[in-house]
Amino acid sequence: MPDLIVHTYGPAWNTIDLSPFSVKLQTWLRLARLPFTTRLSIPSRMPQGKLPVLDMDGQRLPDSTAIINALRERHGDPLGDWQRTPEQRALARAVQSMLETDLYFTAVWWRWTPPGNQALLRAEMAHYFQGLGVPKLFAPLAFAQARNGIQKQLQAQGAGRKSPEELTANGEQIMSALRDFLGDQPFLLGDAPATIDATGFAFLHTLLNTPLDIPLKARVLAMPTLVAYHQRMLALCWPERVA
Ligand SMILES: N[C@@H](CCC(=O)N[C@@H](CS)C(=O)NCC(=O)O)C(=O)O
Repeated sequence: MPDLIVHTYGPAWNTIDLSPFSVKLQTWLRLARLPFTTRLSIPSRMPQGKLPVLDMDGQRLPDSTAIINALRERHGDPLGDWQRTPEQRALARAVQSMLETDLYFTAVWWRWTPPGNQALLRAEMAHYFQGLGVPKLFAPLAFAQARNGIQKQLQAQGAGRKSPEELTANGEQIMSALRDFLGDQPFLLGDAPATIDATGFAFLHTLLNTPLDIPLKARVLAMPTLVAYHQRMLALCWPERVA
């Protein structure tokens, strides 16, 4: 029985998990060959009020980056991040922030704002609420509560004040930068995957594998090296998902 438990939202549509941060953590765990189990949880009951959270050695750790740092200490840098050059590490950290603290909010806006996408998300999240044991009658209320919280975050961060066109342009700039950073390498820092690949993969994966109407998806599908990179990571870490 694995001693690592990832608290999360669970798969949605064709994604490994609804949350890109959870896809990142689970992908990292697979890259590091550390067995784990997942458990559906409620973010508000967790430290920092977000998911994923990891139970490890009797501790409950929030934040995917902090969790990976703790796992890297515990398991002796399994992906060899500290063998990279200082420049590679600095660039990887910048790309991580670009995806996790900029693109993330653009993606969240598209999931939670246009009425059609919101309806698809509501239907999909019904499985999560059901898995948590929320009575069917209360699922719409739980969804509305989550949506209000997200809309407040989008206003505070600023994405919620932008037009759809501005958000798509921002997302396209970021994905083009990711494509250029990848270049013709198999992984973001060269021939072997590093921790930054868990983030790169997660944000592509959660954009490309939903039926949501997001203009950025078509722009990314027109970037063949990024599409091939997503497939390469999928085949490496999640072979059971490759047809
Ligand atoms: N920095 C955190 C971000 C996690 C995060 O933003 N999780 C979102 C889902 S993608 C969440 O649980 N949000 C719930 C909320 O804000 O109420 C990490 O890397 O784990």
